[in-house]
Amino acid sequence: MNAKQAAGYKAAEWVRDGMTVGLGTGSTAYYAIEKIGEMVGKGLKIRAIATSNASEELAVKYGIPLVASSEVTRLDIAIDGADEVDPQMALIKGGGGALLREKLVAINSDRFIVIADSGKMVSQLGGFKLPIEIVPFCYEWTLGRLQERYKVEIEMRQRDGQLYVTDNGNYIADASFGKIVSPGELSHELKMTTGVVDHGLFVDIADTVIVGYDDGRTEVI
Ligand code: ABF
Repeated sequence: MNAKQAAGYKAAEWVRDGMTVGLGTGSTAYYAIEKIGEMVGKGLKIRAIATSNASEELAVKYGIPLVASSEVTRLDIAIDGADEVDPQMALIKGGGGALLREKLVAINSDRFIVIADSGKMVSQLGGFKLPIEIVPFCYEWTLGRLQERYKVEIEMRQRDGQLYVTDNGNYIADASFGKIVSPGELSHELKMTTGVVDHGLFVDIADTVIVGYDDGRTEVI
């Protein structure tokens, strides 16, 4: 068992009969979905909302019943990966491009469980490029305003030579902050920037962090 698998499988232990569950995105969340699918196969009764088209396909593959957001007011639990986790459980997410749906699901859950291999644990956020989801209309202006404000390298995410488009039809700009001294302040300020839809800083959202290690051990924080 590898570190991601250990963390993903461990998180599935929090899932109980009757729950509505938010399913994360990425290679660690993959293992949680796999395990939950196995539990559903053995009779666990849950319903789920996925944070990306990719995770939705995975849920369907594993026979996990999906529910529309219109039929749910709150989720009991959401389980998702992260790109960086600091000692206060503030996160950078969105390397996989699904940050907006991930944040919507996380803030609407009674318990948000982050699953991460030990390499994701950092003393200060910012080594990983911070993804910022921006609207396509006049995106060059939004990018320019962000560059002007923060004076750090910010580049538009590309895939196959084209601008990367999120599941929500927006673009992503990746910002190399290096060190983020006040994640809460930066989070608030970015959110206030016209043209920015949301960003990958998750501050005061995580309730539990499950760290997976290469030897298969897990630590619950
Ligand atoms: C999602 O997947 C993201 O928010 C994060 O960017 C990424 C983590 O990827 P992985 O689990 O593949 O390392 O949870």
